[in-house]
Amino acid sequence: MKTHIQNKIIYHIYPKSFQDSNDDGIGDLNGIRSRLDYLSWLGVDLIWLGPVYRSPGFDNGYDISDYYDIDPIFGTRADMTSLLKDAKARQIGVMMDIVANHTSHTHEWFKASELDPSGPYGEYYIWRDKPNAMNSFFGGSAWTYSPIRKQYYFHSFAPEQPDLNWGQEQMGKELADVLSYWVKQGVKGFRFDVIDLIGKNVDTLEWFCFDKVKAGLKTLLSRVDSSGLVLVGEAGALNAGQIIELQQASLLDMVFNFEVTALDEQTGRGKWELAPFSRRRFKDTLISWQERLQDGGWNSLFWNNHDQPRAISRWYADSLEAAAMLAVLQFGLRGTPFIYQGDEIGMTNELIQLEDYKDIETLNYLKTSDNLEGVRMKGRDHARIPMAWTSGSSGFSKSEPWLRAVKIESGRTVENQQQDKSSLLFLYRQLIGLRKTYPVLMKGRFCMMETNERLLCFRRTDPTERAVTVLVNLTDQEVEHPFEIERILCATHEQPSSVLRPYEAVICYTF
Ligand code: GLO
Repeated sequence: MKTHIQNKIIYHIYPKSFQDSNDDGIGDLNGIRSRLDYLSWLGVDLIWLGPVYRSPGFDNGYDISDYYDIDPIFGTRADMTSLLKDAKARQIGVMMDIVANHTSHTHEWFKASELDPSGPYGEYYIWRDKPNAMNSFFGGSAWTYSPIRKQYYFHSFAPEQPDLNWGQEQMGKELADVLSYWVKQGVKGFRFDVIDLIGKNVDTLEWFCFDKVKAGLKTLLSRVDSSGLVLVGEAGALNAGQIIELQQASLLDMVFNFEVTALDEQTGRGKWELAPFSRRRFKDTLISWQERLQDGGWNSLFWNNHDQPRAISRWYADSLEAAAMLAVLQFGLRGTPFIYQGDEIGMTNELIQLEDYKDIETLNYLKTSDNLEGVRMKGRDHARIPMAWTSGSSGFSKSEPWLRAVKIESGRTVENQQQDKSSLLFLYRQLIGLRKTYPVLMKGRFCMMETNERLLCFRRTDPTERAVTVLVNLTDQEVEHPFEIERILCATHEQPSSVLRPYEAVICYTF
């Protein structure tokens, strides 16, 4: 396991929505460059950059047509070089998103595969004469007929995202070259999109085979020295034992699974059918992952991302106090914290007019459903509303943004919170600093303490350091705890006592 990467704080940027520099309403690389000082002020070590490769944009860049090029909406290769250089000058690394499960249907490989089944690219994708019962994650059959090849091709997502055939060796090597190219450009890590899906077997209708995922990762990393890279896999299908195995083999350093973020869904009914948020299940799931990866493993810690709209809206009715509580909890746990752009100012699932939704998954869903409440909570556009630098959208772009929210809450902007030392933004900054000052918070063991329906309380311990205690009131009611607070390292409220106020959270030394 690569212990030297465990102290990193990662900031996740959705490129289309972070900062526009050329006033076309779409965020871009030069926009990100112009905000590096902000990220450096905040204290982040690494940026996870959503896909910026050339793409027709059916799934906002998760449909890549050229892994070596930058899409013109984001800038040029020279802009990417400048971003890497400017970030490096601030000791910030950049992780790129690698989509290895599928490409765009406009990728040269796919066009060649479609035209010439017996040519060099003929088997780069998954072709069959007849479709089977497998369905795509974006709705409908996972098979689409190609009148050119007169066969069906498989797509886990939209028809514009044909799946690569991981049984074809040369294809894997070509993707390994992609990683090697970007490492040479100065990229410091990768986030592998839906990497568990490369282990599927469409003929047996199985979505996941661990050995195939492991072999695929080995291939992907075969042309880079991965010892200094940060490798994060999006892989909900992996169990704790498998995660640890991949971590020990340095094939992945962290894994995103979605057990926590799926807690507000009705089990087995897909992501849109909402279930009430249960604090007990939330706590149990968090604790269980802390314990399952405690020996030899490592967690990724996140509440939101570009696919997961804001947790404070879904679980806590937009409460800014709850946002502060979740921040302290996130930084108190064992693992690497990921901040998704806007978390640090408490952005919410802003209201979007029905006709303004853009996400392919949401639009497909709305064709067959009128579950607007589900869309309002889980629709991915809600996570993709442009960053609220200032009130109104002018801080993001001088033009109409590509995705429009009805209005952004005025207090929850960077401009506003940078002027207020008691803001959520300053709390995040303090928490980042704390992780660096007290290594026990980063690597210490997780030891569960007192817990009841409202309270989550644990210690982080390390033989070489003094243990710290994390006390979190998960509710909007007061709750008592049995500890005597000796020294406060960080707190959401002034002067914490033995009764925690609603959503109060404290990191401290205790008796
Ligand atoms: C999550 C991805 C998502 C893409 C999908 C297809 O699953 O992060 O945004 O739509 O993976 O690439």
